[in-house]
Amino acid sequence: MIDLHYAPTPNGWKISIMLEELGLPYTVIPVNIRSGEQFRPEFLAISPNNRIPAVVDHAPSDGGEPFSVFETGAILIYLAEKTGRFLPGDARGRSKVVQWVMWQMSGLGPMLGQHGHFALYAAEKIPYAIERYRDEAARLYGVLDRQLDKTAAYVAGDDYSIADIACFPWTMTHKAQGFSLDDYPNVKRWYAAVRARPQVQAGLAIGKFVKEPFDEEARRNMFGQKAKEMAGKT
Ligand SMILES: N[C@@H](CCC(=O)N[C@@H](CS)C(=O)NCC(=O)O)C(=O)O
Repeated sequence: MIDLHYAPTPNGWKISIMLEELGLPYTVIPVNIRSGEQFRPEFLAISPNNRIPAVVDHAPSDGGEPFSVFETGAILIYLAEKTGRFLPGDARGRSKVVQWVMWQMSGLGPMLGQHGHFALYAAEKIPYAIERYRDEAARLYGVLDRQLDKTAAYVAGDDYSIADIACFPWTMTHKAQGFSLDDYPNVKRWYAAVRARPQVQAGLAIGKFVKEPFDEEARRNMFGQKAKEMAGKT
């Protein structure tokens, strides 16, 4: 059995989708990141970066003690290796998938995250920051579009993989962030194909419960994280 410490966000969905794709039994443990539950000591013990999601595998392949994993790229690779699915076994195929997972983890996710922050959430609208991250997000959509033109199927090649599972939830923010997939026809085709998967639908349906209003407390908990105060919180 796997514990999924989770909130329904793009990073959370990566792992709920992966677990649904794998058909592994799992228990959802909600972490309300708006009320600050990511700073609870028991959560920090498995996710020291105070970010969701994280998993605890109570039946690791080595038969040993329960094993915890944080960072979605690492969780996707861990689950793929545990089950032998969505990550090819040959060196080239595996590297292609890992390259695109790393691209998502270092580019698509953080840049769309920053664009969303400055364009939608920040109380002060700073034109330079909005433009900077909008341009970078648009560049990354362009990179993804050209890659999907090349593969004509999925992000890392002919087969659906953890690269698709990593990228898809972030592209779900396109409308809210002011991007039209009509400008990225290959992304549009891929997006529709991934979205139509029943396992993806099931993963997205997990935990709609945790959505709460984005109030002043949430703003403080999520956007006011100064190293010194955070050390005090734990
Ligand atoms: N690089 C991390 C990012 C995770 C992340 O940013 N999670 C957000 C929700 S999407 C979070 O937990 N935010 C809580 C906070 O900002 O304190 C991963 O891929 O796991």
